[in-house]
Amino acid sequence: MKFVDEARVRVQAGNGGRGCVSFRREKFVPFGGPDGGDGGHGGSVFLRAAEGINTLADFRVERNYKAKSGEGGSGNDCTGRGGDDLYVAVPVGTVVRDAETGEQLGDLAREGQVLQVAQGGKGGWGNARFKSSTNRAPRQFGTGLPGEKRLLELELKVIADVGLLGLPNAGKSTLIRAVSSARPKVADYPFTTLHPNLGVVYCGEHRSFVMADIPGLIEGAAEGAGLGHRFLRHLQRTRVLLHLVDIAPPDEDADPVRDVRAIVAELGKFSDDLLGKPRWLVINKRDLLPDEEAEAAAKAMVRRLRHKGPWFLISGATGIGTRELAEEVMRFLEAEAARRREAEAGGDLPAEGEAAGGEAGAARPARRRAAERDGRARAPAPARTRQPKPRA
Ligand SMILES: Nc1nc2c(ncn2[C@@H]2O[C@H](COP(=O)(O)OP(=O)(O)OP(=O)(O)O)[C@@H](O)[C@H]2O)c(=O)[nH]1
Ligand SMILES: [Mg+2]
Repeated sequence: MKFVDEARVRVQAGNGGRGCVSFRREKFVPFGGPDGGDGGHGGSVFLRAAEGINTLADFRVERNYKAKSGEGGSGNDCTGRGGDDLYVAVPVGTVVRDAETGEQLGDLAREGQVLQVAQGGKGGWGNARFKSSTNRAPRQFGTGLPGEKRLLELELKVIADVGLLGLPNAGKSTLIRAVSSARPKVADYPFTTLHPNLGVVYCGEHRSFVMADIPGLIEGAAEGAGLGHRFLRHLQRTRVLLHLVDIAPPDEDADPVRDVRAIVAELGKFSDDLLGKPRWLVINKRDLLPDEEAEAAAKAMVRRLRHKGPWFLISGATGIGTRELAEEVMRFLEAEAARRREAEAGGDLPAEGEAAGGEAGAARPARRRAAERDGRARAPAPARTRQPKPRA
């Protein structure tokens, strides 16, 4: 199936049912009074993050989602049946925005997380609600409020702990094959990988992390060179980037140091956030050079780059150094998780969901979120359908 990481869908909540105008009619009960019931509430639309869906491809086919409207009220004080809520399954890692305002509505980063995207309309009042001491046979009723409508922009950002970064042919896919059971295609031509691949790297019991292999990046990607740089979004949620460099590029003029700098510049053009992530240098294809030569070349490269972080000299093809790299990454992630837990316990840091900026939507209860949206999102009622409070 084609990998799709952007989609637009239209969602529409159900309308509220119409209130009923009816009077009690019974033998020996003259002037029975109003007994029209309220309309049922319209169903709301929710998105739910579900495991097992890997792309937004389904939303290329089905673009409209509509929840059921509430039914009208009826006599004898019967309230109309409410419309059922609609739950739409999306991949874990979907960021939801309102396409018209650009406002981020939420981020479904954990399996099972639910986000309300369109609120159902309230049912209209039946005439029984309008009775008062001065109007004992009211004929007013509420027509029910319309359900909220929205055009949503969905963006999938895959969830991985570690991201692989590098020029085409640096050996990213070879590395993920070496350390996980993911099997992306490997070939000696550039741009073999066209969409992200995820692999789970096991380092022992209850110790594993997810690695993302993305397409190769080249200089000028921000301006559209190669496959562009859109897929860098899939690195945004990672905790550490592994920057792969070919120690002995086949091209005579190629300079690995310049290539590393070019890629770092592209990262910066995409987002400062990515540029600020821990980035480890992984010098690959060490099997192409004799051992001492490879080590000397790697050290020279690190020196020239003034690279401060950890660096590794590996060969994805033969597997030399890949286990050590995986173990080091695992330890880093464990330490990072422990730090986060401590900070959260101490209350210094916002909770996980809120840390990544504007992701709080999903974490907050729907009611509070709706209140914060200041009634605007909750389908402002046209004057005609506003219902007066019953007088006591
Ligand atoms: N000798 C040697 N060759 C390697 C090594 N790792 C990868 N290669 C070769 O390099 C070529 C490119 O490898 P890929 O893993 O497809 O590279 P990639 O970074 O995923 O490339 P794109 O998907 O095009 O961005 C293939 O021919 C691999 O066999 C290595 O450690 N040693
Ligand atoms: Mg690849």
